[in-house]
Amino acid sequence: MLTPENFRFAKQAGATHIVAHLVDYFRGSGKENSDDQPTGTDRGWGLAGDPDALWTLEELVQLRRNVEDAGLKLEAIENFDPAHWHDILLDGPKRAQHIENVKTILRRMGEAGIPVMGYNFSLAGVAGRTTGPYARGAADSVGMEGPYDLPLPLGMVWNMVYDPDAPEGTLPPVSHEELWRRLQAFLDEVVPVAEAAGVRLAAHPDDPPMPTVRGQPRLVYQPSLYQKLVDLSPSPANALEFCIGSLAEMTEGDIYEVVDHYSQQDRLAYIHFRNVRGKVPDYKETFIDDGEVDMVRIMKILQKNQFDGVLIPDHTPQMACAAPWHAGMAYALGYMKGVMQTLDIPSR
Ligand SMILES: [Mn+2]
Repeated sequence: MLTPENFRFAKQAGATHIVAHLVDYFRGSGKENSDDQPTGTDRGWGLAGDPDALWTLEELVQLRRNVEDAGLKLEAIENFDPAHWHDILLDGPKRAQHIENVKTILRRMGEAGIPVMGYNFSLAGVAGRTTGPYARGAADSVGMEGPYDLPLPLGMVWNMVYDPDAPEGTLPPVSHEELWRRLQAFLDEVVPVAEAAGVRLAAHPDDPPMPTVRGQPRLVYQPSLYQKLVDLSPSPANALEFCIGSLAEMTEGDIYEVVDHYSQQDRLAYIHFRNVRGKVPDYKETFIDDGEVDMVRIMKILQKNQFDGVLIPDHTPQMACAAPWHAGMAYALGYMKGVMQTLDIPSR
């Protein structure tokens, strides 16, 4: 989707910055080049990429230039490829090599002038969601209809297959404490490199925010657990990919207090500005103006706390027309721009 035409589309819809995904989530699934967000099957979304092909400096520089040619700025890359870091998540035999992979990627991003790397430290990943006509006007949207704890097959992590030849069997569950230990070790090793490279690591909360998915623990499934992540490292390079939709799906906390609390800390790298109806394990993603969250009130809180970073729509329902993804994005962007103009928030 990272085409000159789509960059022009974003510019036309009023965007100022781009957050790019370089992972092909659908690889080998028969849904290649799809612009819909993936939900997948029990075997996940698709096949992870080439373990030996890290994103090159040339690719990253070219991407930034292509974005800038459309009059936009490249703010972030969102999500590591499981092929490049699965054994950091799993604490597996290739962990040391995968730490080097992440360090290399961060250094290249710094050199290429890309300021943020969004990531999601998760074993099961974005799994257990369903697709249906959940949104206004029976628009296809994504949600959850009950817990999903089918054990995770070997060779899978982060809802993708990194080893199609893995033996039969399932991944033994680990404890929440063990997963926090892995995150702490990851941050201890890579945050100094990110800081030196001028890149902020930005953590997404769990989506969906269940205590477990596929029988494996999750880290940030309540708002207070995000603070635990922030407090693992005092560096400004330990930042958040702050997802209002996922936070609103959590069973604890008041979303307005949560946004106020975190937006006072200068740790929000960028924001997923998304709305939702319900809580886990039964929630649905909605159009931006049609969920339970008052997004105007959210914008006012961000304004009060002088947040000046990037907001993106995250994902939206698919609209009934020839370009369902584009229409959904343009609708969300138009709404966001309208709220910003009303509150005298400048775009830059
Ligand atoms: Mn999100």
